[in-house]
Amino acid sequence: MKTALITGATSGIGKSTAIALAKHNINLILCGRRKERLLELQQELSKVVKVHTLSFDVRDKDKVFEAIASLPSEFNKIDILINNAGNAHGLDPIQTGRVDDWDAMIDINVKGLLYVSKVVIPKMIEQKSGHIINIGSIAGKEVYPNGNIYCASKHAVDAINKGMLIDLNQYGIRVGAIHPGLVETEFSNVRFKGDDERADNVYKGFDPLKPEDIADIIAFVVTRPYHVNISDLIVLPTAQASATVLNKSL
Ligand code: NDP
Ligand code: 8X3
Repeated sequence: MKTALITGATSGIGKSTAIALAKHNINLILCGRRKERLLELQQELSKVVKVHTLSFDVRDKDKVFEAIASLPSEFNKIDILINNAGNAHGLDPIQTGRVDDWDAMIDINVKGLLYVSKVVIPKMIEQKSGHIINIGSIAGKEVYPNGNIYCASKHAVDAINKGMLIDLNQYGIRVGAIHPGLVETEFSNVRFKGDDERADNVYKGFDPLKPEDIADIIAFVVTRPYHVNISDLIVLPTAQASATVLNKSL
């Protein structure tokens, strides 16, 4: 049986991915800051597969390294890494953007992803196998008004994904990114700092992606035969044609 480590498993895409991978009999290491949510999900999914939880903030390099080093031996072989933890913080023009928001997005979406990968990649190299899925965004392919630093962080994920694919090729490690468009999760609640009405409005008037849609695709990607690597995938709701073109009548 394979084991997957999922960051950001307390909510949205990460949580749905945990549920989807459990259905494929993949053991799980669930990560996130909110311990209670991790434990709840562990309780639910332990009926199906083995589940271990690790609570840490991906911004804290030492905590990331400590947490992954603490894995019990039965979870020490990580076959699949889902680099999913991340959020947007704010939606402001560059001239009035808050430095704290910029720090959060660069530290979580870019540096956090790197810290987790830094610990997991050597394990995969030693195993001579592994599969890394990086969750990017349509914001990593295009820049939209006021998206500036979030888009920059996701463009970085796109570049890191391509770099990993090249550098890890010699070790037989599969690497791929999934770039979703609008998915209805807690993403906008975080972006708008708890202004739930504003967050809800983002997904009104069209049929957004659900986190389960992305989770199904991740499950598909990681269950392909070994010679198949899906390296770059953009997934949009049908109503969305680009980061800025959204048909709200669909
Ligand atoms: P959610 O807000 O629902 O989930 C975000 C997850 O990231 C949570 O589990 C959260 O866990 C975790 N996380 C956030 N900050 C940290 C941190 N500092 N340390 C550890 N974990 C952290 O949003 P989504 O599910 O939508 O987002 C998941 C990924 O998908 C993100 O990378 C996002 O950029 C990307 N994405 C989302 C899209 C969307 O429209 N929703 C579209 C394209 C990409 P906790 O708070 O418990 O730590
Ligand atoms: C999340 C999608 O369009 O809000 O990455 O940036 S978007």
